[in-house]
Amino acid sequence: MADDTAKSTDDLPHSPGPAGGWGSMKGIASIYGETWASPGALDGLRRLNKPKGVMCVSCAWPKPANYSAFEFCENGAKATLWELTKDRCTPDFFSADGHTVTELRDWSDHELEKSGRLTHPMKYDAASDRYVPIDWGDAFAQIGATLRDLPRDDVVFYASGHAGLEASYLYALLARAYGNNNLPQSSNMCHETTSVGLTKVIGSPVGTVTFDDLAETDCYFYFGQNPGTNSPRFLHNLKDLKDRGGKIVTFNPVIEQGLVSFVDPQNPLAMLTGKETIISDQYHQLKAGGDVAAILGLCKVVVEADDAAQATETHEVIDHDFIKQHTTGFDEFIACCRDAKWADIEQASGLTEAALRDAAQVYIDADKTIGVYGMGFTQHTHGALNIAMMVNLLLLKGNIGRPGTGCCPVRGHSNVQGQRTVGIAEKAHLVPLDRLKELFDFNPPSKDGMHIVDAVQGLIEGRVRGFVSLGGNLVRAVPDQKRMEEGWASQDITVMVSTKLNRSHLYPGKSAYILPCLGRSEMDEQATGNQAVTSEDSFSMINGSIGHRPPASPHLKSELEIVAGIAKATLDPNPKLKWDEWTADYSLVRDLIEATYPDDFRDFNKRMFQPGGFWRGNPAAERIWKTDSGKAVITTPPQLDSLGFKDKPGRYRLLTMRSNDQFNTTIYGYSDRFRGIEGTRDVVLMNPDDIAEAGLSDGDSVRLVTDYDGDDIERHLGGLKLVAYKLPRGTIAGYYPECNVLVPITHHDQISKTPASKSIPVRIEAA
Ligand SMILES: Nc1nc2c(c(=O)[nH]1)N[C@H]1C(S)=C(S)[C@@H](COP(=O)(O)OP(=O)(O)OC[C@H]3O[C@@H](n4cnc5c(=O)[nH]c(N)nc54)[C@H](O)[C@@H]3O)O[C@H]1N2
Ligand SMILES: Nc1nc2c(c(=O)[nH]1)N[C@H]1C(S)=C(S)[C@@H](COP(=O)(O)OP(=O)(O)OC[C@H]3O[C@@H](n4cnc5c(=O)[nH]c(N)nc54)[C@H](O)[C@@H]3O)O[C@H]1N2
Ligand SMILES: [Mo]
Repeated sequence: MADDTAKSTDDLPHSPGPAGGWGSMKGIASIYGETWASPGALDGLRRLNKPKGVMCVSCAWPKPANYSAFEFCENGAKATLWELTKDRCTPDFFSADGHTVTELRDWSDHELEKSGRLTHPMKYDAASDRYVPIDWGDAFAQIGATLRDLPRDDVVFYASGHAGLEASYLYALLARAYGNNNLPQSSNMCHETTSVGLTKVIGSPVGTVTFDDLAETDCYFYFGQNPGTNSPRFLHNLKDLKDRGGKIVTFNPVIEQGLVSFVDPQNPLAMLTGKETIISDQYHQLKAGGDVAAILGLCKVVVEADDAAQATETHEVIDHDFIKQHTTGFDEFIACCRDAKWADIEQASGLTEAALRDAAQVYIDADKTIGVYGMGFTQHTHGALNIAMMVNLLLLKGNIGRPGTGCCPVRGHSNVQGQRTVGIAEKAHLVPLDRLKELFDFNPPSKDGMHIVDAVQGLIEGRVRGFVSLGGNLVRAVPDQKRMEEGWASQDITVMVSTKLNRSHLYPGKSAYILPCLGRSEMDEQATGNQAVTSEDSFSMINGSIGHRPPASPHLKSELEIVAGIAKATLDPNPKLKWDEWTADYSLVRDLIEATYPDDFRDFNKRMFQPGGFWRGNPAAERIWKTDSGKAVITTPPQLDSLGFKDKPGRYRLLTMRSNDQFNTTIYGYSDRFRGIEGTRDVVLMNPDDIAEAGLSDGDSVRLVTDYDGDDIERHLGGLKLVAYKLPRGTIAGYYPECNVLVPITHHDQISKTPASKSIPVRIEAA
């Protein structure tokens, strides 16, 4: 029998206090002190997430229409202050008295970015092993000449989900006019599982809920997402539900403080009295990768309850009318639920039958439920199956497409969803190529381009010869980082559009350029004045954003201007491609977006400053299922455990997670205060019984070795301190991106290829 893992919230280790509260104020103050952002930066915070203000550069959580005085969270404030730092990484940093690129490889990610905002366009000089300043015009001309000489299929145009819709639309146009669909994006490592998996079952690549649903729901089933750190403004909605008497049931191998309790830092009374709200009614610490089995257990109880209700003919638990009218696959799935053995479910999930019965009862009792998930769901070999299972659970009671119900994938980068909407997509069928042809009079390529996994394999094998990066830090973010470094540096050309120095700059291609850009909170003055940009959040709401801060350096260009500069230097002249006019007035680009996607972007320029944004719409939210069968698909799981992951003695499931002091590969500092880990990120968290069984002790120095059946490549990471932690047996945890050297590039979700960073098979050795 597995342990009973439904925890009472006063029984938690490493919970120094509720999420929010004074701790979050200290968190903001520590970044303010460390970066010494200019006093005007605080004005930037006041404008965050309000109409005609700046849309936060941190996560993609939506902005409410009824905003309050401070519409930002601890981590949004940190991201903003980090961007508005006074520190500058000028050409002096690389001058004769400064640093060589090779030397900088020994710097930490924190130290690299802490060098400050990049101020000048730079080119790598191999003779001195330094970046040296270059004139913008020369940089564009050289980049254009090199790209023109390369075979079209060998160049990749990557985007991290940050740049606004206008720059992103033009970036996708640049790649297609150049001649390929090699447009992988950070979501390939993130919510690609949602784009592919959710489309398969409900015909929509994005979540179905909006704030109205959150305000009406009775219940959240909450899987594998850490709101206290990664989407703190969501804590307000969770608290609202608790204040209304609703229920929250959480499934997560790690006890995350934001899902335990919360003090609203914007509520003076709560701050003074320290009155906290208990968030999760039940907290189920399942095994990493145990969600398919856990949800099957929940569904089994729902089916049993429905059988019992029908026998007495008093009511039904399953919404049979909805199932008949709107779904396929019900009978097969119900048979699977009935056949499933509790012993197998307990073994695969790490949860007891009793715990799952408690959770299922909440689901049965609730009229309206929302299913929430994040990376704990998507970054598995069976990520798409996780999503399909959650959709099964919701469909049983008609919990999609009804007010107060739906699926709520919590997206990452602030515009990651929107970039996909406007054409940054490696899959050609997702883009209206005919319309592009009509609008711009060229033949867009119809062959699919490279996913990030294909691009990394291409880099490792030397097939990819040129890389343009619109933001991001790909070398550090991807699996198999060590092998990637070599492949990256052997390219003909690397072009990074960046705000700060990062590890990807330290493996320059034969010619290598850093093109520094404005941040979203800065003024973007063009010929027709200060330009607005737009982004799309997790609820498919489109918002305008206007920067008000002076640029970090007079030499910076906007992302859109840089894309246009590269395009003009690279592409054959085409009178329909009006790069200069578009740069002068971004509203013309919004007109193009509307012309390309008329259903999504009707009256784009008129509606972009609507408070809370305008909704792009989602057929699945209206029970129109754009699947092959025209119905929502109930999926029968082929097996209960992780696909392609075999347990064996001495093999652990390593999950990689974010601390409270980072944004992806940007490391603000070394305080993961909600987990009680301070001063270091080089740790492995492990269950005390597992530590004893492995013959190790809390505090030991250890190394992790990848124990992967898929290949014989040696992957290891040493210098880690073992920390006894309340985790399920067999599941261990470490930080992303440090652990990326351990992730094999072929270890990914079966249908979307999202790297399985939440269940890496590893052994642990005393160092
Ligand atoms: N401050 C801050 N905000 C961010 C980011 C950041 O780095 N810092 N990153 C942004 C980005 S790009 C993204 S994608 C999001 C990421 O936000 P999250 O989706 O919260 O990502 P992770 O931190 O990777 O945490 C995933 C959670 O899943 C849990 N988990 C791991 N394995 C499993 C499992 O098998 N089953 C279940 N049920 N749970 C599991 C982990 O314990 C953890 O709580 O946040 C965005 N917002
Ligand atoms: N093991 C493991 N690996 C993971 C994950 C995991 O959970 N575990 N998570 C994955 C996920 S969810 C994601 S989204 C990826 C993230 O991968 P990326 O999106 O590639 O990485 P980031 O760390 O977000 O990129 C940081 C860099 O972006 C640049 N930047 C910041 N702001 C701007 C801006 O306004 N404009 C431009 N042009 N550049 C800017 C800065 O130079 C900064 O150094 O990593 C993935 N990798
Ligand atoms: Mo992400």
